[in-house]
Amino acid sequence: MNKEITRQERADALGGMGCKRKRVEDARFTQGKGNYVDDIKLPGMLFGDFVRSPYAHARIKSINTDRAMALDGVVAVLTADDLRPLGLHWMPTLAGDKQMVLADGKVLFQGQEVAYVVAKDRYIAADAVELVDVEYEELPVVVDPFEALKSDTVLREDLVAEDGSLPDGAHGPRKHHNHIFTWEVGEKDATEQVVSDAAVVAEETMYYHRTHPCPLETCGCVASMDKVNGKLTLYGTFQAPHAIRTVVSLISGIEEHNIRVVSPDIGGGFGNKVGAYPGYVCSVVASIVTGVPVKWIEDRMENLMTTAFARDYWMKGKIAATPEGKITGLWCHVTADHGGFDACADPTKFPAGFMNICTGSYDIPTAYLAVDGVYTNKAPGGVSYRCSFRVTEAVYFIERMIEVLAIELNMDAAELRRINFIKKDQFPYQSALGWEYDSGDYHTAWDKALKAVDYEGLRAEQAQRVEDFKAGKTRKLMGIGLTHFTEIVGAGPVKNCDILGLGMFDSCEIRIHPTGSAIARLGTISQGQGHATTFAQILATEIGLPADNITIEEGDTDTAPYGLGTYGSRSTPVAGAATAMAGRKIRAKAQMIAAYLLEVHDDDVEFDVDRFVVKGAPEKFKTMKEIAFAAYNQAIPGIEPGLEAVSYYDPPNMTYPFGAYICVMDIDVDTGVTDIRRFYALDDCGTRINPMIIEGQVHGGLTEALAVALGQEIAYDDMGNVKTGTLMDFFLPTAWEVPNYETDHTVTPSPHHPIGAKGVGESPHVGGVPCFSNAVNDAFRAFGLRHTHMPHDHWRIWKTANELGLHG
Ligand code: MCN
Ligand code: CUM
Repeated sequence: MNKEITRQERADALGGMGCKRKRVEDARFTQGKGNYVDDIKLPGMLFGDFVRSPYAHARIKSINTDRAMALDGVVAVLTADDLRPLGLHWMPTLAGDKQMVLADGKVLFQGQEVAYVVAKDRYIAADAVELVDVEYEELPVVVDPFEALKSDTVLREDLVAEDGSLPDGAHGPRKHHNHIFTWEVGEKDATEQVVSDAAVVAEETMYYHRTHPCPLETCGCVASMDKVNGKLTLYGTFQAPHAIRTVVSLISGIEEHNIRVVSPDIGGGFGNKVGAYPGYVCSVVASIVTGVPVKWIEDRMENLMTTAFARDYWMKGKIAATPEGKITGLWCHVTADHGGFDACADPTKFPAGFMNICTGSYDIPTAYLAVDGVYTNKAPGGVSYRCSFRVTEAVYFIERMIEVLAIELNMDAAELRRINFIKKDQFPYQSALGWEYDSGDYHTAWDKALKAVDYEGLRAEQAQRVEDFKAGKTRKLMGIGLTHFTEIVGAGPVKNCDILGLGMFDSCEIRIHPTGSAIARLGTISQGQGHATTFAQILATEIGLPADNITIEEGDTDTAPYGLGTYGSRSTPVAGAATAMAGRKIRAKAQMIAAYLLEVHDDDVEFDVDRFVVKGAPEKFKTMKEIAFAAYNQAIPGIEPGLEAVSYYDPPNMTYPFGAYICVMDIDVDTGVTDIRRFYALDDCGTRINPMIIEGQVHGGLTEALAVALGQEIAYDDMGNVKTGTLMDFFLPTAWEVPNYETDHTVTPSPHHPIGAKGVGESPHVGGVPCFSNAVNDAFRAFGLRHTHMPHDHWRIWKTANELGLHG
């Protein structure tokens, strides 16, 4: 008996959008068959390693490479003097600043690259590093950004004119020799007026400490110059391979078509691998000089101490409200510590990223934000670590300010949020600081979250706990951390967003093979997000071929269409849209082919899951597989052979995912030890492509949020020494510290995205950090705490309890 296959069964067979398709890339990762940069071994390959500065601020008196060169196996030692004739001793940063490739006269942070040793193997290179004699003269160190703006010590001598005047920076006039930029958004006077007239104002200063994404795989590359053909191949841990190709071409003068950049498998990126590092430049130069491939791979300390850090924002806020709790205005000033060079990977027009989403999920009529960027003797970077271009800082700021306002108003913080949320019918919503939120339904998400955890019950339990604590019956307090975040991801609109002048569109190119399978190439690059799995699902639904028959390829600039890469959770909003659009072009051509084969007019066939059927006669159809074959073997009048399409997608707006998170935490007042009893995370990322991948992204992002909120930091001492440069001191959570997360969702599609999807990769981090932090702060609210800085490690929590007099 031939059981008829139902429409649903046909859809299920595709493995398209919405299904929990297993990650196709895991077959190789779980068997140790991944191909990472350090797996690349080319004939005759040499190895590079850096001499790095032990000082945070010092003049270089001399560099003597004789002893290193004398070591057997050492091929070259490069210093700034060798790069100067090529104009490569400095390089442009993504923030419009420039950065030393190798120390040019001085060093500005501990670990800065001073010389580059090239040797026959990795160990000889490391030995030779020890033999390079560098004479330093220590200079006064500035690690505090507020001090930096007062200090006579000039960090960037290259940015002070001969006559002592200060030339403008990339973002306008500078106020002091250690000042980088001032960025202002919103209405200053109107906001200050609202604040001074308000019935209630809450004021707070909060430090979002410096931290680091610490991907398991450090940064690295292999540069291979083929002198015969004039072709340079650069393999590396690049989150934006095409942008790297363009940058390498611009700074090296090698024609772009002669450069091939390849990102192989990447073991976590988290924004750490967006920018360009001196290691890339030195490896390329070394390969050109020696004529053989040169590999450079960082070790853990180098990665933690010198590559793109995250945050380091001092945020001062004032929030104004009516006595009933309706917010009337928000004022914010940020002092942003950028380290020795401004190497933030922000879109050009946004020197503080999307910090101006700091009005959050709330309908705040008047707002003002100013950010001052400052140089200090710390490593450069700033935009990394699931940050969505500083949205992490913005959401932390507003979600802490709301809590402080709730204290000021003596109000419940959940209720305060509820009465200020942007309402569903206000979307698309124009924010006071310039964004147009595409869609949202905050009240529904919030109510669902509160109900899921029995919020009322928790507050009652908490009140009882406070009573018990005061009566000496317990030494544990209970904190309820709340967060409702609004993200902004998917940069995005080319008219607003570019990096180094490259508009932030993205792309997909599809080729359907005669037998009904396909390859699609994208301008993005997965670092663990599972693109090979999820992009095939988008296509399966759009073109009616099984996801299992669609190969997704990314990361090779010789084959992939130009794209701006993967960061800022932009792959789904931008490349995902390009994928759907390219799929639709395939479908449009398939429709013509189907109509020809079925001998009807184009308009008389319609798409149905995996086929085109004649309208009104579903028994007359051609499957996509049949159509694919016909595209290659039939001469169809007026239609070119083949079935291919490409789409370059410039999104009309960004997407605004959101979420409601609740953390329930017990804190031992005597030890400062925290125990996360419950963590509930509701995410709304619009149309969900793969619920299992989303859940994995949420778990990962929350775990990184836990790390940052509860202990992880890059700390410096007064001399600019990095105190947390190894995994002995830098907190990486393990299964032991990680709670059991409860995930949930609502679905509010993006109205402008072809499949309604918004990004999700960074959301759990953006929302998670304030949620954990609010739980810690909330535990002490009944004892008079307004705000305490992160990271909330056991020692700091103990100190907080002590300062509040809770130790008897
Ligand atoms: N997804 C989905 N449905 C949606 C949205 C996303 O199924 N509505 C899926 C996507 O198809 C994709 C994944 O979720 O497989 C993440 O998609 P998206 O939110 O678009 O983010 P990107 O792919 O652009 O990834 C970047 C983001 C960033 S910026 C950081 S930082 C981060 C993050 O991803 N780095 C990661 N998650 C990471 N996860 C891993 N394992 N490794 C990293 O380095
Ligand atoms: Cu800001 S970290 Mo992600 O954008 O690669």
